[in-house]
Amino acid sequence: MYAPLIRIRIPLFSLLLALLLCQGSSMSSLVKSDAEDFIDWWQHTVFYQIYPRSFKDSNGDGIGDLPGITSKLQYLAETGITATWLSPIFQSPMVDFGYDISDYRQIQPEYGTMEDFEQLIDKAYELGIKIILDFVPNHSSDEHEWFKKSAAKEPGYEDYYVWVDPKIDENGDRQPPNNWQSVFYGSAWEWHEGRQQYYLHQFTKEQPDLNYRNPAVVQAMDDVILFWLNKGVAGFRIDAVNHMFEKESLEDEPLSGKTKDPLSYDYTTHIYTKDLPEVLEMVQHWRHLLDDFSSKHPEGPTRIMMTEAYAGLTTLADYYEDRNGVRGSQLPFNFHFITDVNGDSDARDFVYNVEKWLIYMPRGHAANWVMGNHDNPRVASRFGPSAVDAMNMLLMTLPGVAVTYNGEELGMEDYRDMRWEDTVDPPARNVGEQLFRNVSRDPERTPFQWNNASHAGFSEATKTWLPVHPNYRELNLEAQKAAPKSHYKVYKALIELRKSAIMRLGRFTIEPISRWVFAFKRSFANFDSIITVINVSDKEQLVNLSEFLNQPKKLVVEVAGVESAYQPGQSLAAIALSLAPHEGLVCRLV
Ligand SMILES: *[C@@H]1O[C@H](CO)[C@@H](O)[C@H](O)[C@H]1NC(C)=O
Ligand SMILES: *[C@@H]1O[C@H](CO)[C@@H](O)[C@H](O)[C@H]1NC(C)=O
Ligand SMILES: *[C@@H]1O[C@H](CO)[C@@H](O)[C@H](O)[C@H]1NC(C)=O
Ligand SMILES: CC(=O)N[C@H]1CO[C@H](CO)[C@@H](O)[C@@H]1O
Ligand SMILES: [Ca+2]
Ligand SMILES: [Ca+2]
Repeated sequence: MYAPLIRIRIPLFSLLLALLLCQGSSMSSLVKSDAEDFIDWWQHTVFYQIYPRSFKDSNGDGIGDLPGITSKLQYLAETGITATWLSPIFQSPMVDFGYDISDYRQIQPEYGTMEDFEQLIDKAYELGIKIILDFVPNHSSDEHEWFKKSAAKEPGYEDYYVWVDPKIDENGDRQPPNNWQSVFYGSAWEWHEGRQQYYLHQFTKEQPDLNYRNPAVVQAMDDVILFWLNKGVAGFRIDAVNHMFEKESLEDEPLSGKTKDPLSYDYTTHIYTKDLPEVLEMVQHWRHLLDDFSSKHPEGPTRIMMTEAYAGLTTLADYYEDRNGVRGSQLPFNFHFITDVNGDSDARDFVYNVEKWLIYMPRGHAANWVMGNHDNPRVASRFGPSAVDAMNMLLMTLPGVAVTYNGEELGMEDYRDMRWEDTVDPPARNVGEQLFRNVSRDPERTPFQWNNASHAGFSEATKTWLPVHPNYRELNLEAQKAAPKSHYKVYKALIELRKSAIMRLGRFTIEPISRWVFAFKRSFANFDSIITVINVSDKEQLVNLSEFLNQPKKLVVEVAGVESAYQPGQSLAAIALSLAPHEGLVCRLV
C-alpha cells in the first residue's frame, strides 16, 4: 500500500475492499458500481441516535448534557459505533424539547457551552466517531430574533415567516385563513396581536414556520449549515423536511373522513402542506452545499445529510435521486420497520417491507433501516421484549445503513405507566389527562439505564427531567456487560460481524420460509454466506431451509439471542431448524 494514499481519509480496510472489487468479484446490484464511491464511510455505518436530554447528566441538574455525552463516547467506541446523530442541542425555550430553536448558532445553556461542544467534537474525532447534528429548518422558536423582527415588520424580516390576514366570517369575526391543522392538534394558525395577522405553525404555536419562498431565509439557513460544518460536524439529520413548503394559494385541505374531530391532524388530507415539489428542490440545494463543502475541505469526511420525512416511497426515492438523476439526501430515513410492521406482522409483511425499499431505491444508493427513534415506542414495546435480539439481527445484517436509537442495544422498554404529573411532551399535554397515554412520546424518552445506582446512573439529581423506567435495577448496561448473555452482547457481536466485507458488499436475497419465518442471505466472493433467520410469531417452529439455500448445507451459529438454546459455533441442520418464539439467528453457511 502506497503511504500517501492513507492520508486521504480512505481507511486501509476500504482499500483492501477496493482491491477485492478490482479483481472482478461479483457485487450486488444494491451497491454502487463505482467502487470508489461505494466505500465511502457513511454507506454501511451504524448511526446511533443520542437523545441528549436523556443520555447522561454530568452536573446533577437532572438533565442530560454535552459533557455527559463526551464522557460516554468511550462507551460508543467500545460498542463499535462510529457515527452518532444528536437530537437538537441548540438554544431553545424547550417547548418542544429543542425542536423549537431560538438561536441556531448557540448551544442550549442547560446542555453546556460552545467549548463543551468543541470538546465533544475533539473527543469524538479522537475515538473515530463522526458527529451528525439535527437541523430543524421548518420552524424556529417564537423567541428567535428573526421571529421578533418579523412580527415587528423590521425591514428585511417582514417575510421570514408565513403571515396571512384573517378571514372575516358572516358575524364579522376574525377567523384563520383556512382549515389547516397543526401536527400537534388544533389550527395551524395563530393570531399575532402585534402584527395583526396570523402566522403558520405546523407544529406547536411556539414553532412558527419559516418561509422558504423568501431567498433571505434560504441564505440564512445555508449560513447556519456552514457554521456547524466549520465546527467539524460530518453532516446533518434534517427534521420534518416534508413540511417545509405550503401551497401559496392557501386553499382548504380536503377532509379525510378518518375522524370527526376538526382539530385533529387526521381530520384533513395534507395535500397543500406536505410533500410539495419544492421540498425536493431544497433537499437538492442542501446536497449541493454539502458536496461543495466536502470538495473544499477534502481533509474531512464526505459531509452527508439524512432526512426525516414520513412520506410515500416514491417521494423518498426521489430524495435519493430524482428522475433526472439529480441527487439529494444520502439517507432519506426509511421508517418502514416503525410504521409498516408491528407485533402482529407475519413473515410476508417483513419481507415485503424490505423488498419494497430495495425496489424503489434508485440503483447505486445505500439502503437504510431505522429501527427506532424518540417519536415512537421502543422495539421492546412494539414487538415485545423477547423480539429485541431478532429485531437487532434484522437491522444489522440487512445491506446498507442501520439506525439505532439509544437504549435499543439494551432492549430498553417504554415507561408506559408514567404519570400525568410527570408528563412533559407537548402533544400529550395538549390532549389532556384522559388521553395523554395515547400520544405521549415521554415513555420512549426516559433516561438511559447505565447501572443500578440511583436514577440508573444517569444523574445525581434528586429528580430527573423524566423519571427513569423502574426496571433499571435489572435492565441496565452494567448488568448486561457482566452477564454471560445479554442484548448488549448480541448487539455488539452484530456490529463486529458487520465489519466483514460480506456484510458491506454481499449480494442479498430474502424470502418468507413460512407464514411466520423469513430468512435472508448475504453472499460474496469466496466468503461463507451469512444467513439470518427470524421467527416473528410467538410460537416455536420447525423450518426447512434447504430450498432457500439451494442445497442442504450445514449452518454454524454466528450470533444467537439471549434466550436461545443455541450457542455461537454450534452446527445446525438446515433441513430441520427449530426456532423459539420470536427467535432470530445469524448463521454462517459452510
Ligand atoms: C386511546 O388508547 C386506548 C388504549 O389503547 C384505546 O382503547 C382508545 O381507543 C384510544 N383513544 C383514542 C381517542 O385514540
Ligand atoms: C448492582 O450492580 C452491581 C454491579 O453490576 C452488582 O454487583 C450489585 O449486586 C447490584 N445490586 C443490586 C441490588 O442489584
Ligand atoms: C427439506 O426440503 C428439501 C427441499 O425441498 C426436501 O428435499 C427435504 O425432504 C426436506 N426435508 C425435510 C426434513 O422436510
Ligand atoms: C423523529 C423526529 O425527530 N421528529 C420530530 C419532527 O419534528 C417535530 C417538530 O420539530 C418534533 O417534535 C419531532 O420530534
Ligand atoms: Ca445536566
Ligand atoms: Ca413549513
